[in-house]
Amino acid sequence: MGSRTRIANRDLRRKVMSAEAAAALIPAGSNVGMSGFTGAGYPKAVPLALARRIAEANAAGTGFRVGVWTGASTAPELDGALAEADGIELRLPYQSDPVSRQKINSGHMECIDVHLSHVAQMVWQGFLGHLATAVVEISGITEDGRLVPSSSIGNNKTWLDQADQVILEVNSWQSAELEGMHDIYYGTALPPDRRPIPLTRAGDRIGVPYLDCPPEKVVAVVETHAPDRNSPFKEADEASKRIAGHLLDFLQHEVGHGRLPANLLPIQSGVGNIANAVLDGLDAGPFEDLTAYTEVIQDGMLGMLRSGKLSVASATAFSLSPDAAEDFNANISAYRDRIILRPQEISNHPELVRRLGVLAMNGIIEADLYGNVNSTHLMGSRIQNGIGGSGDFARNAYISFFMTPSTAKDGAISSIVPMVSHVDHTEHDVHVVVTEQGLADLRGLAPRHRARQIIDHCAHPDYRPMLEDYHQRALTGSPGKHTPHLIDEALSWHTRYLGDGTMKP
Ligand code: 0RQ
Repeated sequence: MGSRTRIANRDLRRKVMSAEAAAALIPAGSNVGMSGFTGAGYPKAVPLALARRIAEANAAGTGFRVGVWTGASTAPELDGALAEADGIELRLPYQSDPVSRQKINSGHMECIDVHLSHVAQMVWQGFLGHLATAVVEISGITEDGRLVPSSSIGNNKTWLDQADQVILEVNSWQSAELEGMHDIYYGTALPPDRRPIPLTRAGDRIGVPYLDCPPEKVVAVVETHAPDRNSPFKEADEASKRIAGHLLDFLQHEVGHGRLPANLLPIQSGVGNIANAVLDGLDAGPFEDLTAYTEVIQDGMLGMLRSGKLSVASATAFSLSPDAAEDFNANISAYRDRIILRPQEISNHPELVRRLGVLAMNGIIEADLYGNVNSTHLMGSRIQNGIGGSGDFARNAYISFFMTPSTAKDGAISSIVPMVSHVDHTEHDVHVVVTEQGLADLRGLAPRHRARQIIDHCAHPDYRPMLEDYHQRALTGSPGKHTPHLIDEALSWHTRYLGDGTMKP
């Protein structure tokens, strides 16, 4: 289908222009709210044109930078290109781009790592400053000017609502059959006017399938025909399969004890290969009629919808490998009634996560003996991606699971440490830690008992003696016996990595 047919509204069709002309409308030094969430539904042309404009300005000595706000991570055409051009002053709320990461960690670019459910309200509250421009990918415009969302919703409702001006990218690569899959809830408000959000099941629809935008705010419409760019998932390795196996055994155990229904509770699965392997495990496992209340629909979840294991999936975005994206577009009618895409303030809403009793499963960098978790920082100071939605879900989950291989860098680093080098999820929000070695169920355990579980079940055998030695000396030598620590030694643990780059015992 030609993209012209995607713009049914005559007024907006008159605003079609090139990406360069649209990018020229973005004020230098301003904040830009862009669509995009985990490589889905991000604008494909205007950010590239903006990056070229900035690079030319830099060369001419009139360089400028912009603030870039999105749903979550995007792709090289957005984050990569703008970071490469040195065009980003401040990035929020989440990124996973190697060029951006390098610029942030070398101090050349600012980044604020925000809970994904908080972003919209922070903008409404005015906490993040002024939003000049929204650049939002959509998959079509109806005759009466309503916007058909694309493969992610993220913060688009907020950008369209809050920005002074709007640039739309209409991407005809996205399936026209996305129309009707989205559920945009317009009932959110700031305190003291908040009301309960009327959603009690993962599959409930509480809003409308279109995004609203006053046509007079639209200053440009750019047509594109470009695929979402995601990386293929790695084939699940042995460690991921074992992690999935421990998790499945645990879920069966919980069902057996009457703490979970036979079809479990809505699942949330984070990003990455381990999360995808867990979904594959669930697909092959004994549970039927599952539901998902999550942030992203990745390959594993599409597989579960296909096999019928998953009856419905609610999320804010797709996060598909190129093959899965092709399959989805070709077979969308088989999925479309069972997938609902929502704004991220709803997909990740603490009220809803708590009400539904979500089983939250997220990847981590490291965990400590007492169950504190670091999801974001390598060696305490270098950001990897960001907290994303993991805190929205973990803090409010029925059970919060955190998963990691027990070692990193080919065994040279232990992912279980005496004290995490950065805390994203505190001991109060971490119920279960899983590595390929086993699973530590921390629920109902005082700190010293949690340490026992984590050393015995999660630590790699190569590191168990070091951790055990630390733990025993802390039990006797720590001034406080509630959370025993030898503070100097706990803090210096990570510096052992830094000497010759390894800490292999
Ligand atoms: O380094 O890139 O140099 O090889 O960290 O590690 O194992 O490739 O990461 O894809 O499993 O993701 C926590 C990052 C795990 C992810 C994290 C090094 C390792 C490698 C990356 P290299 P992996 P995975 C909802 C949920 C936060 C957001 C979230 C994440 C690099 O899960 O971003 O949960 N989570 N969102 O070698 C030193 C350690 C290390 C280490 C790994 N202990 N010490 N280096 N590495 N462990 C979704 C959204 O919010 C969108």
